[in-house]
Amino acid sequence: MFQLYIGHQNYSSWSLRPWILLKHFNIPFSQTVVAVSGKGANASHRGYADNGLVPCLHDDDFRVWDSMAICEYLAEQYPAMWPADRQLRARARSICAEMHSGFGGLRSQLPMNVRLRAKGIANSVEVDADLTRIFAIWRNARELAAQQNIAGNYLFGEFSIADAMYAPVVWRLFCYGVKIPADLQPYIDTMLSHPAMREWEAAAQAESARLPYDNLVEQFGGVRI
Ligand SMILES: N[C@@H](CCC(=O)N[C@@H](CS)C(=O)NCC(=O)O)C(=O)O
Repeated sequence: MFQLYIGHQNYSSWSLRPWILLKHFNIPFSQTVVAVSGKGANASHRGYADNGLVPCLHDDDFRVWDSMAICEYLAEQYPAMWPADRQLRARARSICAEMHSGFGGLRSQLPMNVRLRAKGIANSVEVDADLTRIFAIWRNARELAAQQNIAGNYLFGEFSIADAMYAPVVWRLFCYGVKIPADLQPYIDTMLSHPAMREWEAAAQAESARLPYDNLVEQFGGVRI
């Protein structure tokens, strides 16, 4: 039986990734929600996560940490989590790797805060560059899927790990009131109406924990959550 340790659902962007993947593929798991500080790895998590961070998946006694590694571990058992086509699969892996190792501006300046409803964002060169790149990535994925006549409204047609990896970005765009290019609005709408996204939001709304930057839209330098 899988057990997934995740951070508070309002804030923990990395936790959402394996969580929505498990939910989408109807894989049974139990979850333990733990408090996050927003300050990176810390001792309080080491009892269940070797790297001191959430998410961490327990497969009985075996632990897998880091959202990307968890997704890969699950995909070995459920190959449909990646696109079936080899090149689309490679592209999906490329954009997941890019997400995993980049977009520091977006991550630090627009930390995930599912309850937040801001009316727009302050000018930021870093955030603008990240958004431009993310929109190009999404557009390219949708075009590749269309070229192969693959049905479905997710990045590569059917929901894949790529959608799970970008799910927190969807919350960021929605919650900070970022203007979405018209051609990508259907993708945002598809993601926001995913039952697991709705379930995640309901859980975030019900949480009472508040991080210090909770209602600040412009003052969260250095927070990466
Ligand atoms: N690369 C890691 C990053 C995980 C990470 O940074 N997790 C944050 C929460 S979203 C965390 O556990 N921070 C510790 C804390 O805030 O207490 C992954 O993909 O899982």
